[in-house]
Amino acid sequence: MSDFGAHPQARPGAGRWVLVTGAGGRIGRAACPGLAARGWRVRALDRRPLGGVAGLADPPVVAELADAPALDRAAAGMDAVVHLAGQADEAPFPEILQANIVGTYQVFEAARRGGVPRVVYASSNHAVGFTPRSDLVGVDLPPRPDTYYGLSKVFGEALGRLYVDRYGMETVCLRIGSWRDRPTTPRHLSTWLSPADGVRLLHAALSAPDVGFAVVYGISANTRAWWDLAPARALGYLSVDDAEDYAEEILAEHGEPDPADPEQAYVGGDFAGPAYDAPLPAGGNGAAGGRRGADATGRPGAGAAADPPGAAGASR
Ligand code: 15L
Repeated sequence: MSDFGAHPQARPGAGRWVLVTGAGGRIGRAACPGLAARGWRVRALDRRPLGGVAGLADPPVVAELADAPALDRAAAGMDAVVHLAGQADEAPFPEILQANIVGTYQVFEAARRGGVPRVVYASSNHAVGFTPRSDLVGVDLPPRPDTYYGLSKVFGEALGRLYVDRYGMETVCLRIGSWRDRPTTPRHLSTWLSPADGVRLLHAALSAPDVGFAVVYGISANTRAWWDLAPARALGYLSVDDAEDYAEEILAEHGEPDPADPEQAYVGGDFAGPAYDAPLPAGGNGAAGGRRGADATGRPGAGAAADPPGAAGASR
């Protein structure tokens, strides 16, 4: 098996076209050149003009996900779509609704109308984030979102299933862990996905034959992995990096992880903790004595929303 990490029977990327939505985001900026290096002809779409994204085979498309005609034009002639665009963190429900639920529907619809055979969907571990962590969590779990963000990922996975069953398209849902240049927290020792491994995973998801519908976790070959990589390996994913290389440094800074801390106790880490509770009315106690800690954005701390309300094509 090559370092590209593709299935032994994979069709090569050479000459095949892929549309990458959210190409200007953290993942997209690595995905576009990485897929191009594996022989894919990459068309990029983002809601903002793209600067400095390498590896594009034609001029980037600037469009909101709400713009169905623009999505149709972008999807025309594609062999696959990698759908990364959307709100990549917790946000007030109206933002999640527009960016991740309506937006994901728009992308699958454009793929269906355009006859695009496969969608690789950037799901997230937060679709099952309230699952208590055990030694190695598999993919066959009931949905257990930890946030509105996680809820939108449950929707996206179910939408993919619908389009497979009803229209015979193929969908691979990647429950991505922590895509970062390097791990920086004790949780990342288990959940890190290096950009190089992330590109290997995307290529495997795009090129494995006859996937039908698949849900896989996306992490590197972490010694302390929380999530079972067997389904991703079945697609041909060969993970190389290991967050353990950074363990000494991270544990020296943060100390040994406390198993009772939500960050360690749940699949979704601190997204399952009280800091992400919706706010209560000022002075109110809440009927159920609800937890406190979030600001009016639905996020902990003072965090301003990353995208304005109604934003439909923010990038992961
Ligand atoms: C995600 O899905 C988010 O997009 C990212 O910001 C991280 O929170 C990541 O999950 C994670 O679980 O570390």
